[in-house]
Amino acid sequence: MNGYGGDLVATDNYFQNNDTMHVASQKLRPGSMDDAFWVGYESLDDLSTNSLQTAGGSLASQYSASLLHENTAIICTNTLKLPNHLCAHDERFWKLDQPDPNKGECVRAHVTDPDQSWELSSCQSLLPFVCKAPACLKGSFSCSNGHCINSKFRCDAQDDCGDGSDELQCPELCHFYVVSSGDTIESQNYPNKYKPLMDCKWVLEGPVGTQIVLQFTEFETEKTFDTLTISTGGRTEESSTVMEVLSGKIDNITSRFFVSGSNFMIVRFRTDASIEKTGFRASWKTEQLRCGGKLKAQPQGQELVSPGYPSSYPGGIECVWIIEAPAGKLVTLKVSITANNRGQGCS
Ligand SMILES: [Ca+2]
Ligand SMILES: [Ca+2]
Repeated sequence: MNGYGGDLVATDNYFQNNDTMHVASQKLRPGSMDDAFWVGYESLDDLSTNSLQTAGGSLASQYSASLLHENTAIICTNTLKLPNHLCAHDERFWKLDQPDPNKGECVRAHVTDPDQSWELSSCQSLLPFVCKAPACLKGSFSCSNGHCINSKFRCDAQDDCGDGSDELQCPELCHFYVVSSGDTIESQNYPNKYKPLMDCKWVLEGPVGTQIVLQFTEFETEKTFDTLTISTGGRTEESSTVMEVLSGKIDNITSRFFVSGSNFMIVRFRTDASIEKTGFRASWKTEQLRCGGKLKAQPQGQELVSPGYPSSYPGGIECVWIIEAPAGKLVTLKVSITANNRGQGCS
């Protein structure tokens, strides 16, 4: 979420709570995860301090989500009917019997209720979330990290945002930001020789929930000195990790697939002052991130494998498998190979 300068939304009043619900209702995939999503509160010390921490790090009363009326905190829910003059517009935040510190530490919201209700739950589950980002003045530029800068500082080869996002889409600097589900990229002047002292960058963004697959149709650069770097993870290089550094003439490059672990891939091509080659041409496409899912346990064994298995798994991913069995049955999980270079993740 910080890739877009946002924080988990922490709702302060009834109307904002409803706005959040509307945003979430439009964006949540129908039927997914009980139509629940995260909001920006986390309980501290199992609520012994009566405090929640907001996404922004400030403290809020656990009753901040309910009615504060004439110095009296009353938790109003959709099942606890109180006279209108008491509940006013501030009802229906916490579910009945919530917040209950035994239920977890993070606050999830449900949109399946008539309005929206919250409950504490385990922070481990993967849920969509609703974020808010600060608004920038009209005419200023909104950086990916939430900063606002004067528009004239865009594309001046200086990182004014602090995360480089003001220099992302600048064709005059050979910086391209492409939001698509597939396209081609090539070095400048291709198939003629590229220029010396170039620093070109393509930030590729596919739809959420997809991964990017890059394949070269040709690649030749001056070995060691003219390099192409493929990074994946986030929208900026600082939020990404380097997957591959390529240079020279590489055999069989056209049969290799470079697959990101997220819907972002950054391709950066840098050349030095002398000796130029034809460069590269590559096509990219997106495909559904094949990772996790719901499985039904059966009497005979089934297999689940990490993405790309038996090849290495892509970086920057989190996969969740939910295995269901009929009531009264046990689920047995047997890990057969743990060739995992971090030595973890299979416990
Ligand atoms: Ca700038
Ligand atoms: Ca060179």
